[in-house]
Parts: sequence; C-alpha cells; structure tokens
Amino acid sequence: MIDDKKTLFSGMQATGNLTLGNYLGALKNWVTLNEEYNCFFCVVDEHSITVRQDPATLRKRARDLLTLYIAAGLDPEKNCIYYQSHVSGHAELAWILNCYTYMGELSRMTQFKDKSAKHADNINAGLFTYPVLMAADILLYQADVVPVGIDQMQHLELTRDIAQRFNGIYGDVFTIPEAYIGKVGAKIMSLQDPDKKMSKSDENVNASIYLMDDPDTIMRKCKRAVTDSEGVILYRDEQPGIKNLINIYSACTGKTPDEVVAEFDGRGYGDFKVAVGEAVVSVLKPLQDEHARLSKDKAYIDSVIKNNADKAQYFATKTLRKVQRKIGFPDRVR
Ligand code: ATP
Ligand code: LTN
Repeated sequence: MIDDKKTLFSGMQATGNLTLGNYLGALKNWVTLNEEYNCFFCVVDEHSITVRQDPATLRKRARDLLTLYIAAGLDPEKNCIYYQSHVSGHAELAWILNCYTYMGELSRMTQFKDKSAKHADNINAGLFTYPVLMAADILLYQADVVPVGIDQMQHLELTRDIAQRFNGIYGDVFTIPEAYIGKVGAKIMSLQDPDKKMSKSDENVNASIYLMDDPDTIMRKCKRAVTDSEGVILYRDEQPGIKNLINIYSACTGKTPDEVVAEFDGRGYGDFKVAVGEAVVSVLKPLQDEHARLSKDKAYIDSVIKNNADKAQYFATKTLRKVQRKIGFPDRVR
C-alpha cells in the first residue's frame, strides 16, 4: 500500500441475513471503487454486540460475511478484508474518542433512537457510543472516503466533527473523511412498506430480499411487492413502491431510471415485477455460487483472515501511537 492512492474504509455488521439493500447500497459500490483506492473492508463484529448475539451464530455470520466480501469481487490480495475484533486499535481509539464526543451529539443519532426503541430491554452504553467506535474504525486508517448507504450519513458527519475537534486541539492528526453515497441503490426500500428502508432486522420476511434467497423466493417476493393503483410505471415520489422497484431494476441492470421508464412504457405492473425479479436473480445467483465455492475452501479463507489482520494491525498501530503521543500518554520504553 505504498503508492499515491487514497484510502477507503467501510464495514458491515455481521448481524442478521444481508439484504439486497446492503448489497446495492454498500457492497456493490465497494467493488466499483476498489481499484481506485487502498481499501479496508471490515467485518464490524464489535458493533454487532451492541445487540445481544448468540455466540455460535455470530461467529458463523462473521465468517460468512467476510467470505461474501470476496465472493462479491473484492480481491483480498489487493484489499484488506478483516475482522474488527482482530485489531485491538479499534477499541483503543474508540475509548480515546469517547472523551472527545459529547452526550448531546450521541443523543441526536437517529439510529440510536430507533435501536433503543426496538431493544428497550437492552439499552446498553455500547449502543449509545456505537458511532464513536465507527469513527475510530474510519480515523484509525486515515480514510479519505467511506462508501455507505444514506442511513449512515449522520454517523459520518459525527466522525468528521470528532476528527476536526481533535485536530483543532492537537494539530493535523486525522484525515477528514468524505462519505461516498452511490447514485442508485443508496436507499432500497421495504417491498412491503416502501416508506421504510429494507432492513435485515425487519420481522416480515417478504419485506426484504436476502442475498441468499433462491430464485423462486426472489421472484415470489418481487411479485408480491406493494405498489399502487395508478397502473403506470413512472419514477416519482407519489408512487414509492414503483419507484423502489425502478431503483432496484436500475441498480441491477446499470440502466438509468429514465431508461427503465422508457423500456416499460405502456406495460403492466405484472410484467415489470417479473423483469425486476429476473434482474435481481441475475445479480444474486453468481454471488451465491461463488460464496458456496469459497466457503468450502477453509484453508484459503483462513489465510486471508490471518494475513489481512496483520496488515490492518500495522496501519492501525501507526495512527494509534501518534494519537497516544499527542494526548500525552507516556512513551514506551524499549
Ligand atoms: P439493521 O437493519 O440491522 O439495522 P442494516 O440492514 O441497516 O442493519 P448495516 O450492517 O447497518 O445493515 O448496514 C450495512 C451497509 O448497508 C451500510 O452501509 C448501510 O448504509 C447499507 N444499507 C443498509 N440497508 C440499506 C438499504 N435499505 N438501502 C441501501 N443501503 C443500505
Ligand atoms: N455503522 C455501519 C457499519 C459500520 C461502518 C463503519 C460503515 C461500522 N463501522 C465504518 C462504514 C465505516 C452500519 O451500521 N451500517
């Protein structure tokens, strides 16, 4: 990673089954960007425990997710693909940044409000400081660019505020990161309630297309997608269900929303839903096949985990030492 490329950092939680929203909003953009940047793609397993997890399931999901990054087309030789929990610097920097983040800022985070309403029996301090750990993830690698879905924008703004505050006190320690929001797929909505984002924690399984859904299931979910009684395929806010299907079709085929509208001019919702289903299958089937193939190669995945954790640790330590020195922690004695 010694070149003049800029640095990119992003991550996903190993909780729940990933949805088409995660793929189109995040993972797909990572693949598009990975040649252009020095990339760190992290499985943020430490974030996952802000909600109670079954240990065996978490371990399996984390490995599945790391494998999925590779299956989607991210080359682990060129990109650093690793587990957050394997690099101690994330938690260490998060502690430090906690001391430069205000309670008021964290109370305004909409994800905290949503999640604490959903998990009223377990509103732990980690759920509250979740965005600080996310800031640590990003700042630890001096990331220039952070590709995320639009729902993470508020966390990214906070990361920038924390970094600027820290730099204001100690000089230029952190790179100020920019969000990268993809043009299409930035917010894929629920198939059952197009006013809500498609989410892996939705209880209604028909609301989300899961990345591991088989073709029949995908087709059935698309056919059942909630639309309206207008009967015309137009890209506008008054028809949120159709707009969402156009976004999905557009993200899966590379066509612009205008091209999609022209293609389906005068055709019915039934035809369109089938076309959307086919487009989704054509994107997900190869991903599923590659995931199945890679999952069988235990030695290969293990080697990726080992090599990339070491690589990430090297860069993380560099930033962490600098931060510790700036703050006034005592030097190590060698
Ligand atoms: P949960 O539903 O459990 O809160 P999530 O589905 O939002 O989880 P995350 O792990 O929080 O998943 O998000 C991973 C990435 O996917 C983030 O960059 C997020 O912005 C993106 N993402 C999640 N849902 C969508 C969506 N419906 N449309 C576009 N991007 C999304
Ligand atoms: N909070 C994000 C996941 C995440 C992340 C990050 C994304 C954790 N750390 C750093 C980008 C950069 C989420 O819930 N989607």
